[in-house]
Amino acid sequence: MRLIASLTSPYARKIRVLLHEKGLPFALIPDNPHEPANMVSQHNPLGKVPALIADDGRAWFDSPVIAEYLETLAAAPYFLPADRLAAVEVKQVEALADGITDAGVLVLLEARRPAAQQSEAWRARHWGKVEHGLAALDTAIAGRDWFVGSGMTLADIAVGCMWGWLNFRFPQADLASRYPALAAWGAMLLARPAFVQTQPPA
Ligand SMILES: N[C@@H](CCC(=O)N[C@@H](CS)C(=O)NCC(=O)O)C(=O)O
Repeated sequence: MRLIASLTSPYARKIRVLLHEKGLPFALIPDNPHEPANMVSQHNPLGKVPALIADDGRAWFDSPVIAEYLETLAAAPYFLPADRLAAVEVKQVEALADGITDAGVLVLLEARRPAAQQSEAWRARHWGKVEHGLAALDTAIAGRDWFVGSGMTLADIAVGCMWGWLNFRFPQADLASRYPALAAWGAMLLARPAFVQTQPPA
């Protein structure tokens, strides 16, 4: 398998963590989707990383879809529960984590526009989604080891990648002190080898 990814993408990290946790061999193909001559657009019409080229040559994109595809392979452990309602609960947490990242990306990109074109209302609207999402996750994980059920699922991996990325991109927000349950849980999760091996470059 080949994974087209940027080394800082939290969506791509989700897939890299899954591949590591499952022990699936893959070639990492670094790509910058913002470069006109990027590679990922040949495999994902949306031009976004990650994209996975499976062993049969099929290309899969959008990290939730790639994660589901990996669950179809004979590669334990599995990170979506067999129980269908529990699997939907996992996907709900994944959607929340990805949605927080989506909002954080908008805030980051806004800050990179010329100062005169930036909108404080836009920034506040999207940062509000980040804060509301984190508050919900902080409440959900308090007193628990995992978001859904009694073992690690895709929900935990998605939240871990989002949490790592937000702290990487917004260190000044001091999120750890305001979301202590998430911070304590995240510190444990991000110490796993699959997360250590996929840390964004400094
Ligand atoms: N929903 C997508 C989001 C992927 C995404 O937005 N990736 C960013 C990098 S972190 C990207 O490729 N951006 C390039 C662009 O938007 O043109 C997923 O989960 O895979």
